[in-house]
Amino acid sequence: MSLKALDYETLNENVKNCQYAVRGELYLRASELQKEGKKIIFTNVGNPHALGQKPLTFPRQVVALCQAPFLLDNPNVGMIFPADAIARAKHYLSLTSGGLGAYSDSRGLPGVRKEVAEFIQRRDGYPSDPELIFLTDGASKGVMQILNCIIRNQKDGVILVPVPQYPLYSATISLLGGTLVPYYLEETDNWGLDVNNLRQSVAQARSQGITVRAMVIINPGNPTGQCLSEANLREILKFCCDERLVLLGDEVYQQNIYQDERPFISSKKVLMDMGAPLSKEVQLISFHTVSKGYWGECGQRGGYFEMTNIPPRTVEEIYKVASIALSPNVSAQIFMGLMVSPPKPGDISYDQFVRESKGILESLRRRARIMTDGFNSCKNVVCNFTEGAMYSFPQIKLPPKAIQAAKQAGKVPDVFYCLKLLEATGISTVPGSGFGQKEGVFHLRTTILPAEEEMPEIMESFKKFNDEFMSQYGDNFGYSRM
Ligand code: DCS
Repeated sequence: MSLKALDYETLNENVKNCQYAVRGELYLRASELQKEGKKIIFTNVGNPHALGQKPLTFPRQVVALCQAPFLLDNPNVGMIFPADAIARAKHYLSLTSGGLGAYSDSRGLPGVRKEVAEFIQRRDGYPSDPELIFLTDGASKGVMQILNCIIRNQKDGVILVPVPQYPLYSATISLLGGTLVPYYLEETDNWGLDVNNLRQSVAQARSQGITVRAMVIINPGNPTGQCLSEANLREILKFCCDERLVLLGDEVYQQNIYQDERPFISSKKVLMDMGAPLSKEVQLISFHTVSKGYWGECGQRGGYFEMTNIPPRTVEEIYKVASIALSPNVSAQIFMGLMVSPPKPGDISYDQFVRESKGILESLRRRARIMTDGFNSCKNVVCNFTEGAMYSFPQIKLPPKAIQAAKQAGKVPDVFYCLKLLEATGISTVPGSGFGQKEGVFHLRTTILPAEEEMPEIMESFKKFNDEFMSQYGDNFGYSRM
């Protein structure tokens, strides 16, 4: 019998080759266990509301009114909604052509893009042009749109991606038939980035006939949690200029900073600070989202990207391709508008907004500390402090006996460890191999998102599991060291 187009055997090979570990084997096993009635702590995905984070009140009030505009005609509306939320809902509705049920421009509502540009200008101290900002369904869609423009073929469309990295990049590059050129972050240097490694990676790729076209940075890092310093960002921009690479600056965690030494600084600001000729030459696309920060509105699917030094004809082409999907979610665009222009001092909702957002950020900061300390209290685990983002990425030093047992079970050693952890404790993590790691070292990634009051118990249960694992597989000297 001849095969049909959607039979597995004939599927696009790029689809079959693409891997996305955040929802991979561990996640599937966790879902099965959950169906069997086991309590699972889903720390595999940075999905704050799924772990109990409450939505911020003000944005939900505004979007509720936009979704149900007839409430605005109800004489009692002022008894349920504060006046600033009512005013804001009317403002956003006036920016649409027919409310939330109508498609918007494929780049997003012009009024919201203007608010995003004003936010960037306030943040960086440099002008930002709404015409160079596109709103997207989450940052993911924006990243995919841009990679699609860059990757032309396997030899040619090639991206320097940090390893460990968030698998959106590796998965999309394989889906589009490009080649990933990795550069390694230095774990012992707090996941820092050494420009000499970058040069080596480019030279090696070139020697294989590959044209390197773009570089990705994730700042703050996922899964590694580091915040890039200004000096590091300058080196990277200089490198991109020398090598004629477009820089994709994934800055979705810019609100998630848990230390004071290295505040977030955007790639755009550093580029502009460097002045001409760089500031006029380096091509940069920066991404942001409503899914992270203290918003955590992952399910709303709102994001944007800003283009710097991209020629108008390219912007036109990106617009044309975006228009195939007609329009990003309109309610998500309003969330984005609200995120970039939250209540101001003096507004009725200001105090409550600040109380809620500060509460979330301060708790995340404490949780980052509890997790790192918990991991580091195990002899065979080392973990850099989560400076930013939402993850802990401890290195687990696995003894030879465990590696052997994993081989026998047909599993990668860190997958083996994470599966055992899941079965024993219900903690669902992602093995380090899903993000890439150096040969012979093993990690896992967990989010720092479980409720603060549950955190000590979770770390206890991790420690107990790890001790038992090590007494089963460790050598006679206790813990093995690699
Ligand atoms: N970029 C990075 C670095 C991310 O971590 C994520 C999501 C995204 C982009 C895309 O987010 P949105 O499409 O929702 O805007 N992080 C995933 C993760 O590692 N866990 O949860 C989701």
